[in-house]
Amino acid sequence: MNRELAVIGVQMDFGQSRRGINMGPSAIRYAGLLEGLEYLGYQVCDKGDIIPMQKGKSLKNMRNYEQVIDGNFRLFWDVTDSLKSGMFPIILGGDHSIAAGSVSAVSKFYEEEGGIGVIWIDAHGDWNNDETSPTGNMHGMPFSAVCGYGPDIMADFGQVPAYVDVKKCVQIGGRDIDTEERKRMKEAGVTVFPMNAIDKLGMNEVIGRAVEIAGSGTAGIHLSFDIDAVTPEAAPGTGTVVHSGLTAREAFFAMEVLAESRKLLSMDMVEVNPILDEKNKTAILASELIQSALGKTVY
Ligand SMILES: [Mn+2]
Repeated sequence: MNRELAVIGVQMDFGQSRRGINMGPSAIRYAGLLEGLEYLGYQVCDKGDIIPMQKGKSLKNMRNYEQVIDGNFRLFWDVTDSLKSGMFPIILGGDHSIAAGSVSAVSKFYEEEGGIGVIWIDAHGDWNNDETSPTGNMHGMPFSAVCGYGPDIMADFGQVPAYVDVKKCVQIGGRDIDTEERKRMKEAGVTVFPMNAIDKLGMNEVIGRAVEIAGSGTAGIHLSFDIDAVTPEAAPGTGTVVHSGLTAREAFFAMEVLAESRKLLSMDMVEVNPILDEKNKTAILASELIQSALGKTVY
């Protein structure tokens, strides 16, 4: 694994409706992320935060789309620069709409080397587009966008998009996936391990299969981790809590297996909202999960 890391914060809160999530990157840094990664032996380059434009246009089906696109456009180029410099990008959100920019950049960068697989750990599908979204909140659309299923404006930054092959995409931890969204995911052929698959198979089997699907025949894996995948008792500081999620240990174990696989190319950690948190515990969890994905072990 690359020993140089680029940490990029995105103070994005326009992809959903709860303010405060723009402070997520700060809360995760405050929870000791940079120090923890340095302790693991990495060289850490903190590239600071992207602050999206604060005013812009909105559509009923794509709320605040100008601000969302502005942040994603800048993130796309920051992630691209980090990859070109040989660094492993860690993107801190902000809401999940920013995965449109990060995944698009990683996918484009590795286009000639077999493309990438994506593991999306989340309570939600994030597979709506502007026609199916019940809310118009763009944090529910990035997974669909980066695979070429729209909205196009989320993944096309003038670079000729390298869409991720859905056959190399895995959703883990889903338990609140909209009806239309389910249909679209099934038709597209995304592999989904919802909560009851984890109950049945166990995280060991699920994450093992996910690494196999996303990591075989690709240059490697991008991990997009939405902290709302974890059950609210362990991760209360997020805008769209859904009961009965992953335990903290299930989440940590998934990170440990990903680290062992040595296939990770890049990762997002998103949807930490310190305003809704309890003594920063969700940000601490996010910081620790990132460290586990980068090789921190319990023994
Ligand atoms: Mn999400």
